[in-house]
Amino acid sequence: MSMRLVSLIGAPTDVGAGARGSSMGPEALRVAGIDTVLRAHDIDVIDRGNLAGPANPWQAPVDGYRHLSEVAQWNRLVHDAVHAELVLQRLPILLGGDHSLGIGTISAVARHCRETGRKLRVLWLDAHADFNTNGHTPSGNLHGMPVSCLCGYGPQELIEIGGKVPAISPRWIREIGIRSVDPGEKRLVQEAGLEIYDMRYIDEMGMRHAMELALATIDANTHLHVSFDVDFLDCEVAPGVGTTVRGGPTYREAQLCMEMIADTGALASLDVMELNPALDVRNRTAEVAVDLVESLFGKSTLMRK
Ligand SMILES: [Mn+2]
Repeated sequence: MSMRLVSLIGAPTDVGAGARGSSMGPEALRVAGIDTVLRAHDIDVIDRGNLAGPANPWQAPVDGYRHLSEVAQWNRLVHDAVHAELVLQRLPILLGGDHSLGIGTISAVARHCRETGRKLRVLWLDAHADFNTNGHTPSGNLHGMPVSCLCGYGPQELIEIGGKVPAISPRWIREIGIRSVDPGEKRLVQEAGLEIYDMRYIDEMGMRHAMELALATIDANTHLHVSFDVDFLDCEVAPGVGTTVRGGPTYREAQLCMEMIADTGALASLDVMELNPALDVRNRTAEVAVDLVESLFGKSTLMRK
């Protein structure tokens, strides 16, 4: 059974991104009514407000990493805040913030699963694999590296958050919607054995089949974490992100994806990441994101068995 106690945690930062503005994401999601929408589904929602971390110094990369110290500080804050909610048996929703913060959330979720003897499944909904390393990244932006860091490839400051290296096994991850992978990164995801349902797979086999496989073997003891990068969506649907790649899932495909996740009843933590209000059109992308989150929490057109 999914928990019906939810805590919203804002992480207003863009230190890991290549464009400024995802620091405004948490407030845009609140303006779009994320709390009200969830409460309408009989969910007890507490908004914990925003975490307060370091400012974005806007510096060049050092050793292939931009703002490593600031990204690490933000992730430690996120890790502690997310873990605290899980201990309280509340479902944390991290309002990002750039996607480097997935290190903080998922390391906390993994730690909680170790402590409680649960299996972990991570669904990474994204246009990008986010499996870069400092030797491969063209930009040094750490929002392109959270999955590799969680799998133990990355700087000590990031891979050690959560107390176990690697924080998770690549076998626990399913990436959906991928359509942009850097040349060196392609080899890394292949070597790591990451299970990826890219857009070609979704084009050929359909979202339904991709999600059936991605959700296979989830059982009553599985903690399902969804890391939703808003750039997962086609940019026609979701213009308010800094790293748009065309050719993503349509609104209907994204709805189906979310509804199939909801049907598992296993959703136990969530990230909503990379929403960039500075690039949005009248908060449209935030509204779409909230609409999809509502589907994740069980909104459906008809009563279904
Ligand atoms: Mn991402």
